[in-house]
Amino acid sequence: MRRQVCIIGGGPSGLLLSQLLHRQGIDSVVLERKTRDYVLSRIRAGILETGMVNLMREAGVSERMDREGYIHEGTVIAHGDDRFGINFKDLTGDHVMIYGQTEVTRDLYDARDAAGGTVIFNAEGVTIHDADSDAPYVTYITEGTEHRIDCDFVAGCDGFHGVSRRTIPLDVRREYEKVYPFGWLGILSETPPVHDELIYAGSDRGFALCSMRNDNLSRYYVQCSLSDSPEDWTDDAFWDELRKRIPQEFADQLITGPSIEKSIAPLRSFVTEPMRWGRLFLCGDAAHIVPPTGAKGLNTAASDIHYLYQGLLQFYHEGDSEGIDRYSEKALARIWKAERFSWATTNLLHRYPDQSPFDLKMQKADVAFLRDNHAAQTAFAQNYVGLPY
Ligand code: FAS
Ligand code: PHB
Repeated sequence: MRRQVCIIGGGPSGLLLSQLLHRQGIDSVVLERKTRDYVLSRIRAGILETGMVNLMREAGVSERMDREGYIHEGTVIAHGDDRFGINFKDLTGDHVMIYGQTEVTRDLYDARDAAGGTVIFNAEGVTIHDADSDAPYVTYITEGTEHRIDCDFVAGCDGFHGVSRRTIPLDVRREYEKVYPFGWLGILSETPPVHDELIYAGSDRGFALCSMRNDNLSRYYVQCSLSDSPEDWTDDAFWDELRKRIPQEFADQLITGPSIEKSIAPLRSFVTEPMRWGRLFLCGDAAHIVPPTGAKGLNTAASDIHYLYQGLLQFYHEGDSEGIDRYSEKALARIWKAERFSWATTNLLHRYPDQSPFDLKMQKADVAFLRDNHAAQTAFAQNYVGLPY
């Protein structure tokens, strides 16, 4: 098989790139290690920046998102019983969209099907060959048979545990990492959200987040120990802990119900540089990870795809390689700002095991400054709605 672009990974990054390229007459193939059902079973991000919303529109897959998504013009920040709002609309003129990553991925799969796109599932042993040449190729195995795809470019959209990043030689790669001493226990419940905006809450017991997917589907998180497993937490234990971490006025109105999904995500900040090696380009979680506190994971994958898509258009339509030559530089400039925001908001609202009384005073002072200072709130809002591409 020959394709202009071979995309490894059938998550939101890979599918979005494939659909965008298709609409510009550039052919691709997506290799996905798992099944479609498995990919769609993962509950992950919930917040879309306007940049991602615009890419979904450009990809021609925004109809359901525009119908079912929720515009949010602000959020609540709480620390103990102290709570205040940050109004994105007043401060930036922008907003975010609540629309789950699962739905984004479903819409993209449906669009690839409708366009006759090629997504190969259960692709095992994906291996990238000659990425540092002008004739890269990719091999993979399905049903015991090895196949080869010759291509112009390889897009590594295969997430943190994929093969693409590891294809770049260790003496070329520079990796930066911070592993946080806690995780997030998340549940999904068919209950009405506790509030019409998200609530990011710090407390002496740890962080909590109240989010949602729709009027009767809520997403909640509590900071938990890395030694916890979902089985350690009954639903009642989760609800009790959540109530203790959010302001009393919200705890009193919380409507609980059985969890329909319960999982623990470890928190990590990670960036690999460069994001390009020869004809191989890393996108999304394959290149970087953020703690989900700033809702930047999916949204930085989106800006990567924007930069790579524009670079490939420039290459194929104008014969100019400037866009792909500057891909890594452009993508990393935005990624590091998102890494900083995600790291800072995690530090603002989480309890670290080794925090001293002085550290706690600094954290409370940070929250108070954000509560009282217009410039601080504007900076928070600009980061949260998404910095320019
Ligand atoms: P993905 O990991 O989504 O997709 C990569 C795909 O590549 C997967 O389908 C995988 O099966 C496939 N793959 C891997 N190796 C392969 C191989 N060798 N060959 C072929 N295919 C291969 N972000 C937020 O903004 N908010 C959140 O609340 C949030 N929660 C998260 C919770 C968890 C548990 C995790 C892991 C991430 C979370 N994220 C969150 C971040 C998440 O949304 C990612 O940013 C987003 O999935 C990035 O999309 P992709 O880059 O497509 O990577
Ligand atoms: C979610 O709804 O899953 C969500 C929202 C905001 C975040 C992280 C996760 O910062």
